[in-house]
Amino acid sequence: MSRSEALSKPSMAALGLGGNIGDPPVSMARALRMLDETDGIAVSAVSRLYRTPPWGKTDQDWFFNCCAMVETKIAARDLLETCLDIERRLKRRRRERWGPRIIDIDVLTFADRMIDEEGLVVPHPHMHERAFVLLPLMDIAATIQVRGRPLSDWAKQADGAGIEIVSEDGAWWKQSGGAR
Ligand code: X6L
Ligand code: MG
Ligand code: MG
Repeated sequence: MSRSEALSKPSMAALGLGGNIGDPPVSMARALRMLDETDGIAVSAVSRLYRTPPWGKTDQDWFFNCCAMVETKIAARDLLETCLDIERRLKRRRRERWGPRIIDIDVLTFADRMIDEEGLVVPHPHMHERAFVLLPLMDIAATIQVRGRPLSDWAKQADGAGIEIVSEDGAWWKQSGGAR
């Protein structure tokens, strides 16, 4: 992977993770550790783990979701490529759009940047309307602005029906998952 656009100053980025095949908390924990072990990326905060009803395509299993803040010295495009590479290393198979997946890692925000490129739209154009993103992100980044409003405003309006919190705190990813 090219690291040609190494940035001088670190940026904070928000990531959304989810999955509903296999053992999603294990895959999500492995993904977070792989991110943290990547040069130029440090995981600085992880939300609690949530169990969430499926959105979009509703005839599939419930998801597990979480969000993470990462401090990154690499460009947004390189962060995206790293996330996609980790999805592949965890054997994600892309079958149908919005269908079941072992792991999904989305770049939600990158510093206060607006990016609209092929495959990379930041802030994520739907993050402000998805409770499975907003509620976990509230755990770790309640004050960030999205579309000119604090995240807490969007979270208040979101329909969080059915969403359950399944971990006590944001430390769940550090121990679970066993050997890599
Ligand atoms: C109308 C049409 C209303 C489509 C909503 C919502 C489509 C969300 C896709 C939609 C629509 C999505 C997750 C998920 C997916 C996840 C939970 C998506 C992409 N990913 N449901 N559904 N968690 N709970 O991570 O987000 S597919
Ligand atoms: Mg997604
Ligand atoms: Mg994705």
